[in-house]
Amino acid sequence: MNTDPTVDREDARREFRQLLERFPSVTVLSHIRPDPDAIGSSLGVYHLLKKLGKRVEIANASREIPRTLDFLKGYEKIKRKMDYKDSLIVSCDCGSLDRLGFEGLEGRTIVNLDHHLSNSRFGTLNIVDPTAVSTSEVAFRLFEGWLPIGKESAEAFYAALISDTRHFTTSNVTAETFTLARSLIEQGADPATIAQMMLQRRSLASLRILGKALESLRLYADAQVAIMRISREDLAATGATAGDLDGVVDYARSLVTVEIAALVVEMKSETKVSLRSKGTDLLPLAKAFGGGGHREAAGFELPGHVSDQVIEDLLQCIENEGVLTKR
Ligand SMILES: [Mn+2]
Repeated sequence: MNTDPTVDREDARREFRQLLERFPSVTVLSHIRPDPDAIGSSLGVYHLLKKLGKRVEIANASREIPRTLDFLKGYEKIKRKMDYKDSLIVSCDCGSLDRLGFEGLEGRTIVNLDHHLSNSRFGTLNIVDPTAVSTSEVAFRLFEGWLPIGKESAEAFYAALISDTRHFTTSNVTAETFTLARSLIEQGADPATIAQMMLQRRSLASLRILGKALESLRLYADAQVAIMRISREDLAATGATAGDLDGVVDYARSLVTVEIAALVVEMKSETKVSLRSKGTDLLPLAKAFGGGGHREAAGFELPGHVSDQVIEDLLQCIENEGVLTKR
């Protein structure tokens, strides 16, 4: 890896601009079950490409887009399907091609903007910086000094930034992160308004499902591992959907003794597992089950409703990997 990130950044920007010249239209995509970084970074990129005079569409394959972001300009433009056939694809915050959730992407020209350590480099051009705290940081640095960022993109990038850093509390936050935040605020992002929009508009279902999750919490491995589970019945009883589960796993990690927290959710036809740690590298665990993510925030999905089995396997895997023995 080049030790001077600005050199790589210049190369990446030149290649990106060359691709933009070859394609009159652009399709901006993000990963399925999008979080605010996926949506915020893709909306910010969408506005900037529009400024360049491109024909741009923005799509996400999931039915549910985080409602907390409905205040962002362009939110209503996000479609569930791709209409452009020969466009340049810009993928935001997505670690692998299949997680874009659309058919027919093989063979398309793709610019891969991401910060996941586990990113499979599936793009024609890969702008992947695992030291970036959010994909919105990767996107900001791509456009910074080239185009004025503008209020609409600054707000989207800021929303993505505070979500992925859990309001500047994750271990990858540095002085640079605050410089980035400062730039976004100077471009028109208002921290109080954005925090209010994202934090003070919860659904009742999200609090009810949090209650169910907390009730289900069990401790293992000398209380260093906390596992919560949510069943199909819990989801039905509370009316909670995927977006209502955002942040639930963080409550389990917040326990004083806990080093690894997991939330196991039985979705429609699959079991989804979210993992969080206080420094333990979760990637070997997530990868053992076919998933990925970041060091302290990772996850995976398995087909069917397999909560009991997956909890047993996960505990076994934690033991086999020896990840807790360092303490
Ligand atoms: Mn992200």
